[in-house]
Amino acid sequence: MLSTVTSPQDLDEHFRAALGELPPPAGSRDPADPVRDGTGLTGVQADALFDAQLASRHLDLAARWLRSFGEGYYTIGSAGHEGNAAVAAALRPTDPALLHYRSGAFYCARADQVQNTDPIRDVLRGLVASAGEPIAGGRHKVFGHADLEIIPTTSTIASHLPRAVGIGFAIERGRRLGAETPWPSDAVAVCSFGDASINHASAVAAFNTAGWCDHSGLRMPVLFVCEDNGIGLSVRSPEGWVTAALQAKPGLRYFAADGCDLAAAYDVATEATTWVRRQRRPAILHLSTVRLMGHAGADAEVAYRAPSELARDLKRDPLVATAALLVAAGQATPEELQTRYDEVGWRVRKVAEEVLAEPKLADAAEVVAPLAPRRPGRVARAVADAGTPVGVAARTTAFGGRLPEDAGPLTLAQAINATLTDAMVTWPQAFVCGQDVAVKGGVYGVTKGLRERFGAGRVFDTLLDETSVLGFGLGAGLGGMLPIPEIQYLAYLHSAEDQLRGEAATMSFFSRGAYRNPMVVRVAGLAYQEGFGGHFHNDNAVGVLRDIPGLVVACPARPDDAAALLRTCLAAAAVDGNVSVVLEPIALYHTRDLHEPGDGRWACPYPPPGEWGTAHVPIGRARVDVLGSGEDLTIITFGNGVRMSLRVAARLAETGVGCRVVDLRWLAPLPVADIIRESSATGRVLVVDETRRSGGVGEGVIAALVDGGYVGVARRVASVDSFVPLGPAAAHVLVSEESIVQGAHSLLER
Ligand SMILES: Cc1ncc(C[n+]2csc(CCOP(=O)(O)OP(=O)(O)O)c2C)c(N)n1
Ligand SMILES: [Mg+2]
Repeated sequence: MLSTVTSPQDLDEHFRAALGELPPPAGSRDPADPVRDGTGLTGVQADALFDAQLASRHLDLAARWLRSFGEGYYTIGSAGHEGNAAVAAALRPTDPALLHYRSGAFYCARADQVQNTDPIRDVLRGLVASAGEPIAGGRHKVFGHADLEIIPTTSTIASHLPRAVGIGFAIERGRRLGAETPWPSDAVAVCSFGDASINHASAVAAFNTAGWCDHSGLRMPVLFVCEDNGIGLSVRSPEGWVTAALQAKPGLRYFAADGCDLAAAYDVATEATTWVRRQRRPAILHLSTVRLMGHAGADAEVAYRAPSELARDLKRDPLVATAALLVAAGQATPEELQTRYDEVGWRVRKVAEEVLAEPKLADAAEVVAPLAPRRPGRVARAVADAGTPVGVAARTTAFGGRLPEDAGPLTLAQAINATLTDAMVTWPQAFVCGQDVAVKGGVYGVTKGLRERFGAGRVFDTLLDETSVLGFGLGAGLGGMLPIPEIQYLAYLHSAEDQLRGEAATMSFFSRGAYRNPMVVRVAGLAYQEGFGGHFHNDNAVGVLRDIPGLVVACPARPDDAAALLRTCLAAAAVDGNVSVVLEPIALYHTRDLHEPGDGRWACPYPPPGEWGTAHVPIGRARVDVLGSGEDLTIITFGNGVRMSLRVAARLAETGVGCRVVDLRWLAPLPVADIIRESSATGRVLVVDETRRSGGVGEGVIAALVDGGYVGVARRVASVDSFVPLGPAAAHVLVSEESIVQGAHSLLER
C-alpha cells in the first residue's frame, strides 16, 4: 500500500487498498442503534454521512481531472477534512452557514437534509465556471446555496468570521425587536475555517467580538469550527498553538474532537451545537483533520513535508475511518463499500461531463448584472413614501414634540441627526451602531438623542474595532435589517476596509443577488479642521472607496442635501440591497455661514420626508448653482470644495464673471451626464478636488470629460500628494480659496 499520496490516482488507489485490509466485523449491529459503543451516531446516520464524504472525495478527484485538460478552474479540495460532514449532521439545515473551502462534505451532508438538491452537480458547476452554478453563477468557486442557508464566502481567509458574528447578533436582536429574520429564532450561525486562519486579524476580531458580547451579557449563538490540518499552505501551525490559542479565547466555550473519526466528531459537534443553541452563547469546535493531496492541485507538498508526515496523515484518512466504522458494525462489507465508492465516482464523472457543456458567462453585461442592481424609480418611490405610512404623530413623538422642519435652519450635523431619526421611524428594521454613537451621541454630536428616542436595542455602542462594527452590519443586513454603522473617522476605515471591499460589496455579485448586503455606512472624514488633529482626523483620500465595483459613495456638503442623499442611500439599501458609504465632511458639520460671519447661509431648513423633489436626490445626480450669467466658467467640486468654490464664485461674479458651481454629491458613481452638460455650457472647467492629486476624485472627473467627448479646456486644483500635517502646515497641502481663484483666472485668460 502507498505510504504517501500526491495525486488523485494515489489517493484512489490507497482507499481501495485500505478497504481490502479492514478487519472483519466483530458482530452485526442494528442500523438504528449507535454505530459503535458510546456514540450517539446511528448506523443509518453514519451510512448517510459516508455518502456525503464519498461525494466530497470524488469531487476533489474530479476537480483535478477537469484541470488536467483545462476545463476546471479550481483544485483546492476537502480531502482529509470529510469529517466535517458530522458538523452538518449536528446542525439544522436552517442554521446559516459560512464555509471553509475544505467543507465540501459539510455541503454535501447539508444538501442531503434538504429536498430537491444535487450537491454533486452544484460543486461541479462551480469547478467548470458554469453560468448555471447555483450561487455565484460562474463568478467564483465557493460553497453556497440559498436553499441550504449556505452563504457564500470569499477566498480571503477568515474574512467571513466578522459577518458570522453579525449573523449571530441579528438572530438574537431580530428576536428581541420582533423583526423577521430569514432564520428560525433558535438558529445557530456557523462558520468554518482553517488552523492557520485563526491568526488572521479578521478571525481574532471575530473571536474577540463574540467573547466581548458574551462577557457583556449579549446573546451570541455562533459556532466557530476550526478545521485544523496542522498546516497553512506550507507553514505548519506550531505544535499545540491552535489548541492553546482557541482554548484561551475569553467568552468562547471550547470543544475539541478528532475530525477524522466521524462518530467522535458527531458526538462533540452535537454537544457543541446543542450548547450554543440552548445557551445562545458562542463556542469553538476544534476539529483535528488531515490534508491529503496538498494545498491545491499545483502544490508539490513533498517539497516541504517529510514523507513520514504525509504517511501519518494518510493513516487518518476519514473515508477509510468511516468505512472501518461501518464494516466493524457489520453494516456493510468492504466490497459493498467499494461498489458504493465506485458508483459515486461514476456519477461524479458523468455529471462532470454534462456540466462541461453548460454555457459560461457570455459577456460583461451578464457578469456584472448582479453586482449592484439599481431600480431608481422604486428607490424614488420609497423615499417619497417614507414619511407617509408612519404619519406626523409618530414623527412628532420621535422628535419629542417639535418637528425638525419647524426648527429653523439646521446645520449639516443637525440635518443628519434629523434624517437618522426619521429613518428609524420609517424603517423599523434600521439600527445605528458604532463607537460612541449611543450614550455620547457621537464625537460630533451627530447621533445625539437617538438612543433616548429609540432605545439601546436599536442604537448601540460597539467595541473599538472597525472590522466588527462592519461585521455587525454585514450579518444584520443578511438578516433583513437595515444597518447604519458609523466609522468614527475615515482614517480608521482602512484597517477594516476589506469588510466593505471584499465582503459587503461582493455579496450580491457572488450570490447572483440571492443574498444582499443592505447597509449605509456613515463615515466622518475630510480635512479643514484648522490644523486640529493632524492626518488621522483630516484624512482626505477616498480612492480606496471609489474603485469598489457597485459601491455608492455619497458626499453631502449642505444640510438639505445630507437629508436627501442619506434617504436615497437608505431607500436603495432597503429596495435594492445597495451598499453605500456616506462621507460626511467633519469641517462642515457645524458650519452655519457662507460668506460673512452671521449670514447663516450654509444652514438650511430641513426637508421633511415625503416631499417629492426636495427630499430625494437620485444616485448619480449633481447639484448646480449658477452665479451671474453662468456662462464663463464651470467649477466641479464636492464636500468642503463646494463652500470654498461658492465663496470664490461670488467674488468672481462681482467682477462680472459668471460661474456654475457643480456639487458632485456622489463620488461613486460620478454624475457623468451632469458633468458633461455643465462643462459644455461654458467650455471652461475647473475641477476643485480636496482629495489628492493622485488617485483623487478629480482624476475621475477629468476622465469622465475625456470619455464624454468634452472639447473645452480644463484645469485641476487638488490637494498635494501628502498626508495632512498638524497645525497651520495643513494649509500647505490642502486646496485653498486662493488656489481656486488662481485656477479660475488661468482658465479665464484662455
Ligand atoms: C487573507 C489571505 N491571505 C492569504 C491567502 C492565501 N492563502 C490561501 S489558503 C492559505 C492557507 C490557509 O491555511 P489554513 O487556514 O490552515 O487552511 P487550510 O488550507 O489548511 O485548510 C493561504 C495563505 C488568503 N486566501 N487570504
Ligand atoms: Mg490548515
